[in-house]
Amino acid sequence: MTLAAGAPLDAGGAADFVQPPPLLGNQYRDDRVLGEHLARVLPAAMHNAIEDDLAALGAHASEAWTAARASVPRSPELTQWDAYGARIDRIDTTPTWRQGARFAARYGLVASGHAPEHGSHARTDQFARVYLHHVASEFYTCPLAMSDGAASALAASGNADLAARALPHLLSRDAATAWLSGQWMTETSGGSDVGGTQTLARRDAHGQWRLYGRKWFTSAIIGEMALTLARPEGAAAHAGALALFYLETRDADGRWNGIRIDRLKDKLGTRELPTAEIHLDATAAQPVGELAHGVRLIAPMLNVTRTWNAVCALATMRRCLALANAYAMARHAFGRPLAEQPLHRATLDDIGAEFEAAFHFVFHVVALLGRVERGDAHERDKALLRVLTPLAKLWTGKLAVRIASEACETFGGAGYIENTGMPLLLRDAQVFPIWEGTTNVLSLDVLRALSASGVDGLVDEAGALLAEAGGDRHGVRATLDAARRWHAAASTDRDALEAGARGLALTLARAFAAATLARHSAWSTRTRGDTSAAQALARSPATD
Ligand code: MFK
Repeated sequence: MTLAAGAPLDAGGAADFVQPPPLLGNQYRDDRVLGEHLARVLPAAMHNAIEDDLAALGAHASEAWTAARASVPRSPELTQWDAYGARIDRIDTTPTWRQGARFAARYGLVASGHAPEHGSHARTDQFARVYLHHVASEFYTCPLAMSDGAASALAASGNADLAARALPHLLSRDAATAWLSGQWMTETSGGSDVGGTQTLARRDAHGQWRLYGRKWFTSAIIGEMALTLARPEGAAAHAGALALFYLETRDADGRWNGIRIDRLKDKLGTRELPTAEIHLDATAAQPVGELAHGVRLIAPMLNVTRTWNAVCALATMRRCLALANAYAMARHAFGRPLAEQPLHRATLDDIGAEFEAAFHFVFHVVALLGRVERGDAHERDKALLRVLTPLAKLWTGKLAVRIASEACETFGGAGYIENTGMPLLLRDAQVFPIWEGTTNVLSLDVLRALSASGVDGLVDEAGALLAEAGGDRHGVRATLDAARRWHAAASTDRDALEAGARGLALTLARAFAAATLARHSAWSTRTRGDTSAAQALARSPATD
């Protein structure tokens, strides 16, 4: 007997129940939160001009998700030696990664953030694209983040020669000329405390700087260039003596520039991303600026990659919610869809509300970044951006893990099964609070930023948002005032200040996120008659 395609194998008995999978629609068209945000902040002509691209990215997002569920997972592979014993250190990436450069160039995933014709809105355009594409990219967004950060750091460095050499490649919209950059900071001796950097920079007999050392977490070894910290020979042992260097990974003949790839890392998540351990052995490099204060010089890069981290964390949350909501429609239990079960509905709405507040917080930071970069901002905006960037990063890093975990749980046992894709989202989410600085390191960075400006700037900005919202019904001001008083009182005792830094940062972030959502919900109720954001706000307390 032959079975008709799709017929149950036990054709003689009752057919087994088969759960229909959750179906994703166009991830741009289905995203009320993104759509409303862009309608509020972008000039209509610009919004119209970019909408076809956003819709194409939204369509690709759902197609790529479905295709990935039906295929065998792949990981990059390192081949160190050829058949005849030559050291080649070749990395073969996944099919998605092999399309990464073409895709990034076509949609301007880096270039659009620097597009002069869009002025201070360029960053909003770019990060809407990144947000839509991140999950489908298999973390190709990681080297793109570093390339974007390198462009910002080189532009800010005042090194006109290096900027002229690298920026046209980093911002290219042509895959044939586009470059990726690494941000090689982490060493075995220093991940958070990069002052422990052991890589040595020494001039050779021809005056060429060469680097010697071991980099422990290089996520863009496949890139064409990198910015990296090293200690010039004879310099002091402290962090301030480190210098920032620019290097190209291969010479004119395509050979490695004194770089050996020791192995690819076996990571909890982001497995498609080839993260390598490498040795630098006489790697030719150029100082980006003075032969010291490298951390200060690389800081613009850190702040850009932290913004990418926050946007990609949002993208993961949004995908988790889209899948959890789709599954709740498709799955019936106790006589009705999960979506109609009051407790299940309330659970989804609670995590949706947390996501929505985080979204407006992060895109507020994105807009501020755009204004500061284009010179449209006041000094107070620069100080505000300085503190809001680590707050947005640390807040979304933690929230992404929590939402990914909740989303797995909403699938019941299916959420624990690999090829639903839910375990992948959970594993990948765990990178966000670690990468680019852990929650504690970022909390200490918040203290560093507040040491110059205090909490007053944040309180004023939240006050302005609440004024636009028509009032403070959620205790934002009271929360921020209490945080201000705590910060002022603790400032005389450094240990107490550091011990409370995480609590302070999470409190500030939660309250500020509520303020951004309040401002948006007032706009969407007033101009669109849509109370969805207001309902989310009612579920988003400014305090725990
Ligand atoms: C999906 C996409 C996600 C994106 C992924 C990208 C993957 C990237 C892969 C990686 O490379 S991960 C490695 C990430 N590593 C980190 O994020 C390092 C974490 N550690 C810190 O951030 C520490 O706080 C830090 C290294 C900055 C401490 O360094 P120092 O030298 O001990 O700190 P110090 O002395 O306070 O600061 C030195 C200078 O830098 C000071 O300026 P001045 O010299 O003018 O006084 C600081 O104000 C300045 N600075 C530090 N952080 C800054 C900053 N300036 C602006 N913004 C900041 N964030």
